[in-house]
Amino acid sequence: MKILFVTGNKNKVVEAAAALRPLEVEVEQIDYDYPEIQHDTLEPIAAYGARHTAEYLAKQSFARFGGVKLRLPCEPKVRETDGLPSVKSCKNEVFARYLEDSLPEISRRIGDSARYLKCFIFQKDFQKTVIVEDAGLFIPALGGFPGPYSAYVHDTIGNGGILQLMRQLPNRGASFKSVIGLCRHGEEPKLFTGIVEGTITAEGRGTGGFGYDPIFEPKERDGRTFAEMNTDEKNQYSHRARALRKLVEYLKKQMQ
Ligand code: ITT
Repeated sequence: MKILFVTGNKNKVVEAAAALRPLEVEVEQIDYDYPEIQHDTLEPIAAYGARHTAEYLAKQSFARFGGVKLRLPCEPKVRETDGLPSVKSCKNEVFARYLEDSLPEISRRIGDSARYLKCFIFQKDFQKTVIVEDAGLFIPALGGFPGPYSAYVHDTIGNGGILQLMRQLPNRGASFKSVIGLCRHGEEPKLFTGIVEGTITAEGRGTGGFGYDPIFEPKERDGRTFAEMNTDEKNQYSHRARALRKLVEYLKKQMQ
């Protein structure tokens, strides 16, 4: 099975690939800049992104389908009498409906049997499993800031700016949260959440990881920041790894 991870952040893909490898789930990065809605929590942002991207990729596949159609014989080799079910009983109802609604002229020109076969040929390509992930650093002493604005804040004031804001503040508690949105075209998005508690360090430490890793020290560990750990170590505790584990459980059940 392959999952398409829609993100501009290669580090996220490395972490997801490591977590999903034991399940033999391949992770492929797609760098598509999906629109991010404004919200003060991460869940609706991830849900919207997942749904939007699944729809977008389905449309892309469908455009390709139009191209392939030109190379296929219009006279279907398989006849109705061979006992093939019609498009109405096609397993992939979403695709069948889409075909009927969107390309009536093609539907008229090819027989039901050909449509049925095409449903299966394109089912894999059409209903891609897409994940997006929205993550954020939440600092209670700063009223939850930067939260859903973590990417913008990191790009602007960076880790130095956060440390500056935290100067003199005795409560250095913080949490990282990850929300993974999974969606297939025509289905409702499913969300998987992971949180890791920790503290903001007095200064940045370590060269590994990315983003806020040098200034975040997870509670359950030995005082090192995420940037002082390798990917496997970070994956034992991180917010993303926790959300990914829930995703893995879900996929396992689906594969049974
Ligand atoms: P995409 O939206 O393209 O997936 P992004 O890096 O912008 O990539 P987010 O919006 O989810 O990802 O991340 C918000 C910010 O939090 C961003 O600056 C990240 O670098 C940072 N971040 C996310 N996960 C992190 C982690 O595991 N460790 C450190 N910083 C992290």
